[in-house]
Amino acid sequence: MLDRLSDKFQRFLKKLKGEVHLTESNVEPALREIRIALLEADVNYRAVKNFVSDLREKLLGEEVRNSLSPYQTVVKIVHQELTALLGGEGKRELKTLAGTDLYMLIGLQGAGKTTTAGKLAHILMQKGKVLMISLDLKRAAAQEQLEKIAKWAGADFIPAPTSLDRAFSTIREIRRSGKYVAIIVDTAGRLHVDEELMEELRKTREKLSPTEVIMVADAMTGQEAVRVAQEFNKKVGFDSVILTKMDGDARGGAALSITYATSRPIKFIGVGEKLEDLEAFVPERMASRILGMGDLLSLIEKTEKAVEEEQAKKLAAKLRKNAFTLNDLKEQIRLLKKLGGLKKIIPFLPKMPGMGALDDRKLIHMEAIINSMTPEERERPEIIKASRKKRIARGSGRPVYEVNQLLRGFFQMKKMLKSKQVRNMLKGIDI
Ligand SMILES: Nc1nc2c(ncn2[C@@H]2O[C@H](COP(=O)(O)OP(=O)(O)OP(=O)(O)O)[C@@H](O)[C@H]2O)c(=O)[nH]1
Ligand SMILES: [Mg+2]
Repeated sequence: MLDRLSDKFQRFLKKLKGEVHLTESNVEPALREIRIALLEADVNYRAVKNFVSDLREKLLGEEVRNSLSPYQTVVKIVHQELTALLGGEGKRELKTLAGTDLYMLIGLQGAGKTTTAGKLAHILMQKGKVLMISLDLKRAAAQEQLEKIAKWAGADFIPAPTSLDRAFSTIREIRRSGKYVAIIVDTAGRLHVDEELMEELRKTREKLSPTEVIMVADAMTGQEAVRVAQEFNKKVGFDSVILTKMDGDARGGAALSITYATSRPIKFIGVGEKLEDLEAFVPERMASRILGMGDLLSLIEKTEKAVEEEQAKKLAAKLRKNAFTLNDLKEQIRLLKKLGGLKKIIPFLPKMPGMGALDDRKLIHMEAIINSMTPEERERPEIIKASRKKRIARGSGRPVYEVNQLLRGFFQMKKMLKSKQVRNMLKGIDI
């Protein structure tokens, strides 16, 4: 799956392997190659452009830290960016509501709707009874095909009434009866996006209020699949995507740009013609697969976690000894941003009086202010008087009163750290 793209990414990483410093002169040629590789894999031009420019910024902007080698840092960044392109972190499941869920599959002819309906039934049947019904009323073979697939999957099947309106009321009635955990509604496909089909699907969506409308797209068709999905999204609307035929020699374009182009997540990928051949789509995992370095990535994760724990421990010790300086605060802010927000670390960060509620933007401002201080000022902030304050404000692009606020907050915090109550509390922190 995505073998060619994977080869290219691995070559890209190899190119940067020996580099100790990332500079434009070594990053640019590597980026150029990755750009070509993505375009060759039929990834949407705009998605490629964005991806490459984000990657450039991150690679050149990242201070390589002691904990990771420069190469590990590169691998980590590329993995993060690929994950983001594939739709971001986390596992996706089908939406589910109280009562009988209704999943409606849409897509072009031959995309794999009917086969995928069977695969979904196979998964949903772990929860209870599943009914399959096809709204493809024109093609007699469509009913037969779905019946066969339902039998294969062990799901119930009913042939659709001969008019769409009657079919809607039948489906609604069955849904209300609560006999099934899910009803899967298969629909007709066409060779091209045509108005009549769009109108029919719009109406179906409106009449049935599905739990989820799922766009089934054929990965083999690359950018065409993306274009078609955009059209369906505009004209009918859908909630998620299933990419089929990922087992073929798909160049990857669809997987890497359909979410970018439609803002809808890929939830599953089809990897064969059997019932079991439907995989949950996990962007991080797919990114690791493309980079082909699962082991290195898990090592990076472990190293970083260990380093963070070590830093948090050191910090707690400093707080206990009241040896906390502005440098520590700066390190703390960096950690905070890395951990992706304030919540996780607030227990370690005494509240800064006078700073008001901290938010992530304020943290960035605080960091800029501390960055504009000399090392001596960071260790001994009491030397910062009016003229230094002005210089710091200018250097950080923040107003003088924010410099004052930060210093005042910091001094009060130090004072607070001396109080018995806080010292006792800190004794309790053990991480
Ligand atoms: N290799 C592979 N083949 C697939 C996959 N999904 C579907 N197919 C095949 O693709 C062909 C078309 O699948 P269907 O499920 O009939 O497609 P459809 O969207 O229902 O087509 P219409 O009802 O004609 O609009 C069949 O031969 C399937 O076996 C997949 O994930 N991998
Ligand atoms: Mg079909």
